[in-house]
Amino acid sequence: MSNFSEWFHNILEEAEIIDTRYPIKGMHVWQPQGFKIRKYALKLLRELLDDDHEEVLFPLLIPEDELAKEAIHVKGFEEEVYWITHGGLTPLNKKLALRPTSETAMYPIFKLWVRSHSDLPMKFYQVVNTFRYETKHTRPLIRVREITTFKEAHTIHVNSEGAQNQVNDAIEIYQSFFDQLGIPYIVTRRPDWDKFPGADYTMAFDTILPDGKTLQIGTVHNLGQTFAQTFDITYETADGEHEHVYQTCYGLSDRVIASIIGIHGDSSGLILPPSVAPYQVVIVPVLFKKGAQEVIDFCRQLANKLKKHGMRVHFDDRDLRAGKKYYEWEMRGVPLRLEIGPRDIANNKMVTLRRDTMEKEFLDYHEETIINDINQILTDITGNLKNKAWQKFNENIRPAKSLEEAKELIQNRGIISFNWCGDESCGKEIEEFVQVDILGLQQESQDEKCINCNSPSKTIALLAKTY
Ligand code: P5A
Ligand code: ZN
Repeated sequence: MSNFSEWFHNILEEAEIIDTRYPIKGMHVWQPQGFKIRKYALKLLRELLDDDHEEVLFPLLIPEDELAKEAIHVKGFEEEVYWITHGGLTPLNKKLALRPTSETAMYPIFKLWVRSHSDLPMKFYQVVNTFRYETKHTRPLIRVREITTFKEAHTIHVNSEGAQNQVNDAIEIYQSFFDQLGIPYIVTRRPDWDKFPGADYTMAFDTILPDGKTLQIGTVHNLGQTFAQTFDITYETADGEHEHVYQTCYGLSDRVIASIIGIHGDSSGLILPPSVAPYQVVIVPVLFKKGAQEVIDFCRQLANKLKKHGMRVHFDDRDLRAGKKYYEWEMRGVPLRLEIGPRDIANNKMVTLRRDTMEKEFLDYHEETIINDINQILTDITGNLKNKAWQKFNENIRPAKSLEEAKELIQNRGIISFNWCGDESCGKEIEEFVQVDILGLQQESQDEKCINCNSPSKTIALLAKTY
């Protein structure tokens, strides 16, 4: 995979994930294969959230005056908002924004919903499309102008501690989500100049794509009371006083799908984790003139049996050369292929091919254990994909002791950690020298000196070339 960008565009097309020929820049079409991966990824996410969040659905359009209410927030988004100015031929007397995110759509309504301390906490989420007029180079799934899979959660709490705990809970939810997908990540606090417009602070998840560039794949924001004050969201305390609430919000996007594809794939195409694969198992019959019907019947029965146990199985009985079928299912990333011929049936065996290792093995067929055996292989694939991805990720995070070393090490690849004083102007000097951005702050450091100004270091910070 020498040119990741080219590989990525080709595989989206060849595996029929996304059609990029829609005639608006940054807006694309989900094709059936891509839509299924998206659907199964959302299923995992909903399973995690539905535990203690409620799913809702707010309108796409936001009145201009609501969007403008929170000054810092609107400033952050002013260059990215699409506006609706007309209804048919009639100019609107109030412009309507296509949501770039939904704080200003939801919070005026939250003001009506929140009454008493006993209502809180409240935790909502929605999965919607959002629109951002991005000026940086757009790329399918990675930087789009219509984010079609925007999962945004918004929570409301009685005190600062509640919001703080929710930030930690949200980080745990996202960790568990990315773990199920085998996507490695690092969680850092964004420098203040890079936080979400209107947030007290922003925690971000970043992963590394095969070209060595870092991709932000999720964010968790502690909003404190900023929006509560702007939209006057209050609750009644036990003593009958009215207090402003504390809020958090956190979001994921199509970038999750981009990461699944980019991180696990190889030169033969997609490699999908079983949890999101449209087909987890494909059965390919190996046919000869003699005994063909017996093989077909056996394969069909096996497919039905696996389906009955909840597996997504496809029996490929097309009249095509087996080699052609192998090529296609490998390209589409099906985790496990079973090849079954007349001799295998006679010997109570089948050939298995794992997409992640491309290793062929014989599996003994026993009526009673076959479900467990295949489930075990799928579990092994999930584990192996995750381990391989984390290993590569960890190799790409390296410490630097000097700015020169940082500059040398980064060479546009991976993440560099270093000691930093935390001062903004010093941070800008570092970015200027190394020519990449400070990604985030990882943890407190002690008895160390800032890599740039030599004053006491407060944190370990990360530098990375980002998307
Ligand atoms: C959190 C949810 C928000 O909008 N409001 C509600 C908060 N945060 S965010 O950081 O601005 O966006 C959340 C995540 O969306 C992804 N993202 C994008 N993905 C694809 N194309 C884009 N143009 C784009 N912009 C943001 C990022 O992963 C981000 O973390
Ligand atoms: Zn410094």
